[in-house]
Amino acid sequence: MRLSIIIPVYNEADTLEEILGRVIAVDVGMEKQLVLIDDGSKDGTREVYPKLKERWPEVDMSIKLMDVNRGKGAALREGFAMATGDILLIQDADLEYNPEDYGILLKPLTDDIADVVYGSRFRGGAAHRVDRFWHMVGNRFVTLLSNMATDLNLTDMETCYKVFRREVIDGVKFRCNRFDFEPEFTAKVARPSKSGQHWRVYEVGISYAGRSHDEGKKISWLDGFPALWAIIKYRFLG
Ligand SMILES: Nc1nc2c(ncn2[C@@H]2O[C@H](COP(=O)(O)OP(=O)(O)O)[C@@H](O)[C@H]2O)c(=O)[nH]1
Ligand SMILES: [Mg+2]
Repeated sequence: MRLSIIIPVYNEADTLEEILGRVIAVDVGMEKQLVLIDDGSKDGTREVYPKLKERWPEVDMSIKLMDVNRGKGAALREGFAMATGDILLIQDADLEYNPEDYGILLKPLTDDIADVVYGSRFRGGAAHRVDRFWHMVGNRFVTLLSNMATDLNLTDMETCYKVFRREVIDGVKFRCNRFDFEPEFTAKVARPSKSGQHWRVYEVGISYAGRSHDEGKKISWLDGFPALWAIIKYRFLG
């Protein structure tokens, strides 16, 4: 088995090398491929890439640099096309999520009880930085609406940690370019596969060290609107 770790990167000069180090350090019991997609970072992140290749020459690392910024969803689409693994895992390039959770995220897949695993920030006993209340309310609200549309019972639809067998996205077209990728992905995963089966969706509790906008967070409450639109659109459209 081979794991492709897809990392969307936009203006993450302060954290990119550190998160890569953490990703590379985890032993997941299978080969790892790293796929980094950067669309137009302009904070010095671009200067970090040659350093990464130099520091970890033995690591299977593909880096795609694009000039025009389009958003996390568009970057992930590029990343999916470059992924060669049997299992795909989405990893943000900041330090909010902890690669040491890969073991618990992958277990339901390697045990073959799941096809898709979400890492939930609102489930389980792992350490959580006490985060802003209204941000949590926003996340819960969007998750609630997504659940109403998909009839999945997730606690954290917006989580970055989505891990899945490649068959789950085979033939699926993703259209959302920005943070509305999350509800779009969820809506499409909730649908039956080509052979008419429902994907087995699992959730595991993960640790979380949320960052503030001063620390580089890009998502904001304004991204709630495209997310709501995506929930409605993919409930009724293809
Ligand atoms: N390539 C690319 N990555 C992005 C873009 N916007 C955000 N990201 C990445 O997506 C991840 C999540 O962004 P973040 O601001 O931390 O939002 P949150 O963690 O979902 O609240 C980080 O790795 C960002 O660098 C973008 O326009 N292009
Ligand atoms: Mg983040």
